Amino acid sequence: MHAEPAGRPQRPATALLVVDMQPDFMPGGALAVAEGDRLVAPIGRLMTSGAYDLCVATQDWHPPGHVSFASSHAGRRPLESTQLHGHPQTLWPDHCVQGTPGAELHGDLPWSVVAAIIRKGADPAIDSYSGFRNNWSPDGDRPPTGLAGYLRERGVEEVHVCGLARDFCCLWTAGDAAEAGFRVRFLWDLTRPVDPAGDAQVRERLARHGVGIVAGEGVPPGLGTARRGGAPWP
Ligand code: VGL
Ligand code: ZN
Repeated sequence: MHAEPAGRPQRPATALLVVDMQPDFMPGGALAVAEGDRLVAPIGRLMTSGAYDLCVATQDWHPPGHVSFASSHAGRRPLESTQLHGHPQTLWPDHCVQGTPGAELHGDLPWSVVAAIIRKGADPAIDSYSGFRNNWSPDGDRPPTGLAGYLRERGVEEVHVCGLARDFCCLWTAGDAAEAGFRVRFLWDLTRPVDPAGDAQVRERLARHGVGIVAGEGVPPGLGTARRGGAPWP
């Protein structure tokens, strides 16, 4: 055995993943998610609560003409489904185009506390819902972003997912986090869906991945001073 170098976490760390909190996903945005703006204040409070060892964000970041845009497919409309590299792909309105105001990180969140920002969906030919892996590539794989390795190297064993949208990027991020071996909690009331009719299916898919669903907008139970003080793990 060797001693842990100074500065390394002395216990398993928990990270907050803030998914795609960008103007294009807010009411009035290019791919508006109803009540997305209602998440800004409570997610901001969570980010600055000190309850998490690490805070990481994702940012949807597409080049103009991205393959996920309906406008890139002749005769197709937003929210229609197509096949892409052998898998179903929803076609979206143009959104989160690199360098546009709608693609910025939301101006009212405390981004200074975020240790890393994973930009995703930048490959013109592959969509990316998850912060951990792209959707399917033309080669049939789902190329990793490096986030799993980053979190592991930071001593993270548990991740909590919040942001937009519940039924796409949050769901896929949580599922991939679980597949990568993290303990995962889905902060249900700090997400909002593109399609509320899909909520039951989202819950089922999360359960199938072993992802716990946490209700409420505050600091989840078990985080913060009590555990920092040396409560038993888990
Ligand atoms: C998202 C659709 C397309 C999301 C991103 O953040 O959930 N949804 N791009
Ligand atoms: Zn997107």
